[in-house]
Amino acid sequence: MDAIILCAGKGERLRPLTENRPKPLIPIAGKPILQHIIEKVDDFVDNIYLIVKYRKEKIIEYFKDNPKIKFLEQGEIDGTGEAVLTAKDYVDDEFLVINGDIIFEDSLEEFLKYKYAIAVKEVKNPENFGVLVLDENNNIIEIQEKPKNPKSNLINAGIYKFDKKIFELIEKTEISERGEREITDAIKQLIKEEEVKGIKLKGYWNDVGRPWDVLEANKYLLDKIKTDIRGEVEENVVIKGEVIIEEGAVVKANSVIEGPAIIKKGAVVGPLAYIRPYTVLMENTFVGNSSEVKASIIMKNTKIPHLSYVGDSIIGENCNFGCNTITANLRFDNKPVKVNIKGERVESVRKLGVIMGDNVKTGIQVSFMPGVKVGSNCWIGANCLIDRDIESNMFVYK
Ligand code: TTP
Repeated sequence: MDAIILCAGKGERLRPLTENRPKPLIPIAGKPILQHIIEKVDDFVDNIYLIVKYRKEKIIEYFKDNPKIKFLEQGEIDGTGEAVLTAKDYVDDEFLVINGDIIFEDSLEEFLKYKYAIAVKEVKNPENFGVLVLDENNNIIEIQEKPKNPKSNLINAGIYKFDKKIFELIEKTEISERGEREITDAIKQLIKEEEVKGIKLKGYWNDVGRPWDVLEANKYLLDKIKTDIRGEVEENVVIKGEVIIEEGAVVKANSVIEGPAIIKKGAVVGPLAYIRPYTVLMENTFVGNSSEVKASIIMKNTKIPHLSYVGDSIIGENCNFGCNTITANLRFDNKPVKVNIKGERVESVRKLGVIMGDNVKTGIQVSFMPGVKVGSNCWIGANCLIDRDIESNMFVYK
């Protein structure tokens, strides 16, 4: 039994986090989304084929030492069907296919009982997804794509069990107007010819597509961690809840850490820093004197040295925050924070701070309004109030 994991997408809805890395490498609870998926199948599959394209070198670099993992590059044509087809000449007769951007709780062993199976998840808003209709034996009888009037509240959860027949069916599908070959077109044919089981996922499932999905999945995974303190903890540090402090991390005097939280190798916290629940400080980060970080992911090498507040935010790698850099994360009217996603203004969640790419520098006294995005390599000058998205490579001074 093999597994194919689809990792070739561009992850456009997650810009600027996906400017320099493919979506499966975004760290959630201290490791890439893709690492969480691999851990779900590692025990019972022989080979794991990662279908790569966009920023492929980063995936290869990260996983190159795992002997089970093989990298296959998707060709010119886009789409999930085309991604699966990439593995045609390599994979075992029977195999799992998993989207490389989902965080889920259920174990996948039940899938192995069936020749053809698709994970389905019950949701409140099926009209935004591919809807699957099941009969009384849980066989899939119909697929509706983003239907106005969904016939069920079960959606395609991006986990499949197939055999090689799926390749023939994908090859017969048309390339869509968007220039993509979609796996759903082949599945529509498969359900006409074969019994395809719909397996209802019981546990947590998150299709990580937008920035606040990253923070939500981070919360779910952090709720499962257990305290493990291997780094150096100086005097008068208060630690509450479940906290992981890796070897090589230092928490300096008089800091407060409220878990669940993860502080990775090489990170330095304090003195007098305040780390609040659902925070992850990746490798070699620094949160210094009187800085507070809450429910945020701070990627590696980023420094927040003094008197700053970062809440409900995702900050890329190698950023440096000037003294008193502040993120706002809540509207006065308590309404969901609006975010620009691929040109559309979209309601997100009640609390959302800033979404920042890599290599951003802020001067002293910079403030960010809720839900703004800052592209990579920007310099934000002293005293700026950022109330709009900033493209990459900008020098903003007012
Ligand atoms: P999507 O989430 O639909 O696409 P994406 O990852 O490019 O994100 P966005 O819409 O924000 O641009 O993709 C579903 C899964 O399929 C995801 O794991 C990526 C993968 N995929 C490929 O491997 N190759 C492809 O050509 C496409 C479109 C997706």
